[in-house]
Formats: sequence, structure tokens, C-alpha cells
Amino acid sequence: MSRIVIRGGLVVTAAEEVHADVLVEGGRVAALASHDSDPARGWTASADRVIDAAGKYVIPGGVDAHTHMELPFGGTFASDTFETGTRAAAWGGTTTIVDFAVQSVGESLRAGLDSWHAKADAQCAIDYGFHMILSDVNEDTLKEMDILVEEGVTSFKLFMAYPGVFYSDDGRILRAMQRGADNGGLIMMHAENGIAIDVLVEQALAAGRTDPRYHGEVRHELLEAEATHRAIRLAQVAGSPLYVVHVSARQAVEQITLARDEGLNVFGETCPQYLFLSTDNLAEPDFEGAKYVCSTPLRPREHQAALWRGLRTNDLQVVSTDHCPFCFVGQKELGRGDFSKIPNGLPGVENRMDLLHQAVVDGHISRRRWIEIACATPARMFGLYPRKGTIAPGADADIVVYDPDAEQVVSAATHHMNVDYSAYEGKRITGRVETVLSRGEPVIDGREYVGRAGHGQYTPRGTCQYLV
Ligand code: DUC
Ligand code: ZN
Ligand code: ZN
Repeated sequence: MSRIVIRGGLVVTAAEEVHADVLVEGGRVAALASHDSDPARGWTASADRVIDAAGKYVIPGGVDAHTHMELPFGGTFASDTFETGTRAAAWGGTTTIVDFAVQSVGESLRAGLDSWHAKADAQCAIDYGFHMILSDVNEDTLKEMDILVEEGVTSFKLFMAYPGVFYSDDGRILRAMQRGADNGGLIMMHAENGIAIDVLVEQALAAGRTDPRYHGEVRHELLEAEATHRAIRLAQVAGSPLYVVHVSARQAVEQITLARDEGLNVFGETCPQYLFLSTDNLAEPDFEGAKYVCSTPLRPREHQAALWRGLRTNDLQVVSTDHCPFCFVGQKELGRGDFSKIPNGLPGVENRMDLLHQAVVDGHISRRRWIEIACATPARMFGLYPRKGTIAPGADADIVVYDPDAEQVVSAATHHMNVDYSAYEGKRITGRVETVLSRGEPVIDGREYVGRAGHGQYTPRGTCQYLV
């Protein structure tokens, strides 16, 4: 059994910050001891490998609970495969992803899940689990939900947007929520009023408003807030918890805050693009705005303060990426002359941990909150804790040695995601991943990729750990 000691760093978890040496044995965290204490010296003497973390942070690997590798969308596919996307995730300090398997209309959940397993099997550099997108709620698929929860697919995404594709009406949503209330499955909601949005899309195009920036206008912030409100009340009626994905509008945060103040089990996720980018990007000339088309859309800059505040007050609990990359050339370009044909999604799985560290540097959140929203809470929310999301005896040794002083400039020229642009091109960031272990195996070693496709294992999940 290999023994690794990570020595001399500041161990940061959601709960505490301690100068400790970490002993890794057989892929798990075996023990922590005060730096250079007698036990720690003993480990160092007998270790197969000692990683010097002096001056560095030793943090749990990131848990990105919202990715879409190879997602079919708008006549094309998200450009990262499980192989390229999980490798890029590791470069950015993320050691677990939870991706969305898709049930298409008319198909069983099992068929959708099987095809996602086939895409991911033996391809991943890091561990992964699945949520299930429910596109067709009916008697059979409701029954299948119970089986999936038992098997470790314990969360289900429903869409109030995208009529004709992923959309579920309120009756179907209510039924799925009732089932989730019974079987422990967590309902994740894409909260935008897609029926109303489609009217506005049609009107905008008819009036010749075809540029990417109109994507943001037709997907109105009040239509996010309205859908968020409706989802909350449907969940309340069903007696089910609710997790609202990719919250971007200030008014949607208000709805979540209100619900939580009422004592409801309502949770909210936001993403780096809503914290760092805005409609200014969507309005970039020469169709460059297409690079920033995602749904929910980017909002005017003023909304960012409400998102940061929500993260500080715990009205928002998780930052995931909604990583769903499409190349500018050949993919985003499908929507030249018609913004509604631009595939929706942004790359980001490699950038999340760094951008959130920059938020620590900028004073938006504390260091421990960084780890809480990016590692511990997503692990708890989706039934992976304490195996994932922390550094504690018994946890998987998914550990990142992070240099808080390194300077980097984000660029498509140096990133590892399979996409021809970066949403954060030219952004200066303080902090950088140096070494990444996944279950004790080095994946990134001193800024060198030493991982392999197939190391990453499918990880069945328990149910949400925030429910009593
Ligand atoms: N939003 C996106 O931007 N892309 C994929 C699906 C979604 O809901
Ligand atoms: Zn969505
Ligand atoms: Zn998504």
C-alpha cells in the first residue's frame, strides 16, 4: 500500500484551516498531524513519496456538480468528451464531476443512463457521478426514478424552459416532485419560463433583432424569477426539497431567500459566468457575443452583487460550472443571423476553482467559504460527503496542492478544454493548481499531467445530506 505525505502546507477545509501534514494510504486520507510533530516526522521517514507543500494550500479536490460533457444541443454536441473534459477539470483542481445523463422524449431513464455510462466508461481522468435529466415524466419514468435513486442516481433535473425538447409542464413537474418527496430524489430545476421566452424570441427575430445580445433580452430576468417562484411553490405543495440550478438574476435570488426564510428546503446554485461576466460580454461586436450565450443568460453587471451576497449569506450554497462548451468556429457560428440557433453553453470546468480563489483574493468570500461552495457543499448536496469534499481520515485522497501566490493569465492558448476560446480570455488570476491527487494517484504533478483516461471511477451517490 503506497504511503504519501503532503508536508508543510495549510490544510483548508470548509470547517477549518490548520498547518498540518497529511498522510495518504491506499488512496485515502489516513491521518492529519501538526506539521513536523513526532507522528508526522515518523510518516515522512517511511513514506514512498513526500510532497512539499510549504507555502501552499492543501485543499480538497473540487466537486463540480453541474457539467455537460458531449451534450447533444441545438443540432450539435458539447465539444468536450468525458476524456478531454475530465482531464481539463483535473488541471483546474476539480476531482469529481456530476454530469447530466439525458432521457430523451419517448425513451426510458435506463436507456438514457446507459448511453451516458457508455460515453464515460474508461474515459475519465477523475471520478464522476450522474444526475438524470427527465424530459418525459410519465407513469413508467416515475417508477424508474425509484430504481435510479436506489442505484445512486439521486437527483433529477427538470426544465421549465426549452419547450419541445426538455420542457415539462407544471403538472409533470408536480408529479416528479411528489415522487422525489417519496423516494429521496432531489429535484434540480432549470427555472425559466420557456413558453413566454419563445414568444419573445419569435417577436425579436421578426423585428430583425438577431444578434447574440438579444438572447439576454428575451430570456428576461423576471421570467427567471417567475419560474423560480413557481418551482418553489410546486415543491412546497409536493413536500419536496428543491435545488435551483444556474441562478443568475437578482430577483431569482430574492425568491430563494424568501423561501429559505420561510424554512423551506430550497437550495440555489450559481456559476462563475454569472459572477464574473455580464451582458456587456453578450453585446461584444462581430458575433463575439455568441461565446457568452448560455441559459439562464448572463445578466447586467448589477446582478453580480446579489449573487456574491447570496453566497456569503448562504442563500446560495453551491458554485458549479454548467460546463457546456461549444467551439466558436462551426458551433456557435450556427447562430449567425439568428441568436436562437446559437448552441447554449459556456466552457468553465477548468476555471472554477481558480476564479473562486480570485474571489477570495478580491474579498468576496473567505478561504473556507471557497472550499465550502466548491467542494464540501456540493458533495453533501449530492450524497458524496465525506468521501469527497473534505480532507479528513477516511476520505478519498482527492487533494489539491494549491499555490495561492502564483500568477496566471487565463487563455484558450494554454487551457486544456477542447474548445477554441476562453470565456475569461486575458483575465489575470492569483493562484494556481500545482499538484492534484485523485484517490491518492497523482493526476497533475507539479504542473505536469500524469493522469490517464480510465483512472476515474463511476461513483454512485447517496441522497442529499441536507435533509432531516
Ligand atoms: N443551459 C446551457 O447554457 N446549456 C445547456 C443546458 C442549459 O440549461
Ligand atoms: Zn439548465
Ligand atoms: Zn446545465
